[in-house]
Amino acid sequence: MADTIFDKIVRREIPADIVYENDELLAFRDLNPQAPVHVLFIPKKAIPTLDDAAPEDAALLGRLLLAVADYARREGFAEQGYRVVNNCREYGGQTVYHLHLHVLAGRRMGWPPG
Ligand code: DGP
Repeated sequence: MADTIFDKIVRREIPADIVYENDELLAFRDLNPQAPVHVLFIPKKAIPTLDDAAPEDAALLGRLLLAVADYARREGFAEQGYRVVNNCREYGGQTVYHLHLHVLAGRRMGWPPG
């Protein structure tokens, strides 16, 4: 499986502004923020895209989503609201092929997305 920049962040080979970590998940600030809060939540397990997720990843992905919701509450933007995005492959706009959730907050989001 191809190594990505996010695997290097997990292994601390390149720096990142890490905001949350446990044994199976990592969250860090996006290098190119699109909102006042823009954090990426990833499983440490290298699943390239959502389309590559398998049935045995179901609990991991559930915990990933719940970690996002927990982070939003702790950081104080849950009540106002926020957006969680997964870009899948080319037409989804994915550029890093290690499954991740964008968590965007701190401004009102538009719809539809570009
Ligand atoms: P996507 O386009 O959905 O694959 O999102 C990839 C995001 O990753 C993009 O918003 C920019 C961010 N990104 C790319 N390289 C790095 C990096 O080296 N460090 C951090 N913190 N974010 C990165």
